[in-house]
Amino acid sequence: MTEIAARARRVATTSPPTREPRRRARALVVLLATLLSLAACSNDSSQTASTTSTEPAPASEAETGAEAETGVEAETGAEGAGGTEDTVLETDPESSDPSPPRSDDDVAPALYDDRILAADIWDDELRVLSAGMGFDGVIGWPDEELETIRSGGGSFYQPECADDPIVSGATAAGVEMFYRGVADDEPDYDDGLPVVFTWPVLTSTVHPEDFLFTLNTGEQVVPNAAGMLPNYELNERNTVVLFGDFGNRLEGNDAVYPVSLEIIDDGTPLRFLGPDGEQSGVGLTWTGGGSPYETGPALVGAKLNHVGDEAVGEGGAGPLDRALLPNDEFALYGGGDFRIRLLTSGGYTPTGITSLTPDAYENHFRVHATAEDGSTILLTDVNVDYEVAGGTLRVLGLAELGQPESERVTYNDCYVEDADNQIDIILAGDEAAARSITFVEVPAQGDYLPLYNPGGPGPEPFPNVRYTAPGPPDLEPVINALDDPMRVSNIP
Ligand SMILES: [Ca+2]
Ligand SMILES: [Ca+2]
Ligand SMILES: [Ca+2]
Ligand SMILES: [Ca+2]
Repeated sequence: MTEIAARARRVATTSPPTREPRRRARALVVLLATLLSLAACSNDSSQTASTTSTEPAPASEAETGAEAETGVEAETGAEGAGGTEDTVLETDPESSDPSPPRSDDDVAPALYDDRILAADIWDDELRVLSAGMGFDGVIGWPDEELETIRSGGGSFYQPECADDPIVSGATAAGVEMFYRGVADDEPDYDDGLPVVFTWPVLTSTVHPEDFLFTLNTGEQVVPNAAGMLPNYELNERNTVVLFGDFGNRLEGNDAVYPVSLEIIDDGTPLRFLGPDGEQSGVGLTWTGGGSPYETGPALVGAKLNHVGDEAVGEGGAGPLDRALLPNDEFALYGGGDFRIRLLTSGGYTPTGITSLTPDAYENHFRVHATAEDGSTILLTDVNVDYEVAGGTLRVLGLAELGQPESERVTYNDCYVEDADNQIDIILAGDEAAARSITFVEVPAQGDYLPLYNPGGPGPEPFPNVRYTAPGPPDLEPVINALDDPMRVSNIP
């Protein structure tokens, strides 16, 4: 906590709040960790007391202080869609028992409180959609110095719009503050691996010991750490991120990676929320995978819903929400009519460390729809009305990234997004036209740019370092949830 708080304070003292927020460019995961530490402080009375060295302040005061320290303004957060959820957040963890030694129950309580609100279910059946290794050896850095990152095989980029570099991975301190378990940095740094389920998980049940992997060498591995960051919003929570020794980045016969996963009973079995209530995940299996240095992240779901009257289930962790959110379609486009939520097998950004921006639809995606004559119409451009069967459709842009463009938020290398495995395509048009949508395509070649997970090269890769491969060209069928929204909620 101390180190992270000190870093946050350093940001505040050198960054005048009225100028362009040059400090916004930071390692994505480290940024999340820094902000979540503040969430943990303001939602755990024992930590609040120890860091303010005064008597415990009311949650609202503690949070205001935290915002001031990070230079993360509250100006948008107050009226953001997460406002009402914040209230729930602040009161719930207050009642959890304060216990001095670090245990699983002390870790960022807002992330492990079983809350789920309008979260998508991606299939009627509870299944593992993907559990392939994301990247090798960039988790558990002792610091973010250039030499540390280079010798560890990370990526490092100093954009002109920022004073601090953006780097891949996360420090050990950040991991241990927000994930259950520890980041083991011996003999080398930990690997990252997202497990994507069809249903949201009841997050209190998430532990490293729930997961048993078998590698292509035959060795069996239990992760070192597990957690809900960055898939933490109440309408998400179907992806558990694991850190551990899962493999390497070598080629050919020397390549090591997981080939199967089994969910096992660790005494607090993983539980999920589906259309008919809770269900244990024990016994779920997954096979597949390969080296992420051969093939990068792919689409594992695309789901079409009505936008409705308001964004439901946004956010879930006080100050973090105020830094990253609102990122919903109402904040960015005034709503629109339809949302296609994309679910991916891992992080999905242009270089692995720089953010995807809401105006980047045309660089990476195109929606397929059927015309009256049965032919395929490709929705390639934003803000163009396409004639399809049933009427017109117009792509407004991407959401579920970061905050809307404003005087202090620019869509450039310093843009900060939530860096999770969900991205929304927002559309306007006719209901009958929306029913003609068939696929989302990621061409990833020609005029289209591929996408990378956090092991990617960054804009200025070190020579002689092997980085994760770009994601492949992909075509994902769109699940029509216009009639049955296929969403579930659990407010304990
Ligand atoms: Ca468990
Ligand atoms: Ca999100
Ligand atoms: Ca969101
Ligand atoms: Ca996202």
